[in-house]
Amino acid sequence: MTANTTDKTLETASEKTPVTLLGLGAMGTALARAWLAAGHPLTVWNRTPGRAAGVAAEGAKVAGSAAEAVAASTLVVVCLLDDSSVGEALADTDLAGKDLVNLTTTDPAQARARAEWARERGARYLDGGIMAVPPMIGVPEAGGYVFYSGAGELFEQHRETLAVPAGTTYVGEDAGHAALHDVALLSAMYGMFAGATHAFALIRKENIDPVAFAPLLGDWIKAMAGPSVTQTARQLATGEYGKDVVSSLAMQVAGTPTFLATAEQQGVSPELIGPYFALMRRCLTESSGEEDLTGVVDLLLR
Ligand code: FVH
Repeated sequence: MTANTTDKTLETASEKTPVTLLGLGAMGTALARAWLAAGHPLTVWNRTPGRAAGVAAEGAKVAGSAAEAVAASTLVVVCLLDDSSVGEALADTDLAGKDLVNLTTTDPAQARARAEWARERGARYLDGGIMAVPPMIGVPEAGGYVFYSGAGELFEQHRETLAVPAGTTYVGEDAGHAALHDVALLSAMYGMFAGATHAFALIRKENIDPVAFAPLLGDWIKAMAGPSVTQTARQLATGEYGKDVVSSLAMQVAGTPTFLATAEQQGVSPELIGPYFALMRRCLTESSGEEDLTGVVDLLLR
């Protein structure tokens, strides 16, 4: 390395925003590696100190306590197990003047309460919901991103630094909205898993290769999911549930006995799809049947 290159490297490193990161679990370690690789001065703390050895070898400064770590940088990121671990870890720290970014998975009420808690301690607060698994962190082509909500000016000021580990999507000033987007998307994912589970169960006892079946199932889910969520969203936004209907609710409810009979024939429990069919039937009793499935959304609201 020439003297010139060394100077340049030092210069670039000193321009990068220093980051403090509390939590070096699977996700915290991936975040730490991404910021180190991008040249950010990084101070870390983990409850079990031994877990810091790997990132220390890559250039992170290891703080002896959470308070020392928080004191090291204005931008403080926490990625811990749950909301109570955040409260415990930050209990004896001075948050006055800090920009606290909480990437711990919580529910919306916890996120809002944590935002108020941070405000009372003199910190600006941004909540995050990570839509990625650790191997996707620091790999832009993997498509991972983080929902952020809370202090908009904090997000704008640190946008570049926050974009290092994964993409960023800011969803507004309400600190609970990142968690709500996160949970909404993950809930849809579990619904999709439930449908795929039922489909695999239907073919399980037959001479049908699940590996050959998988791309048929995956392609079908993809083909249906995009247009269907777009249509539902348009109808919810306009209130016109009968507009542009392709497959009427009446027709779909008429088909449900076929699905239930097939499950019975294949020796498969209807406990995954049965509740959804029950909601479809209830929706039909309250509508003309000319609409499609959007009315089920409203049936779920208490
Ligand atoms: N890993 C994943 O696939 C998902 C992807 C989506 C987002 N989640 C959320 O990210 C948070 C952290 O997850 P993680 O994968 O890093 O979790 P662990 O590997 O289990 O590490 C947990 C860290 O939390 C520390 N910790 C736990 N309790 C306390 C406490 N009372 N005080 C201080 N720290 C605490 C733990 O420390 P230690 O056990 O090593 O001492 C780890 O650093 C999480 O919200 C996911 O839902 C990840």
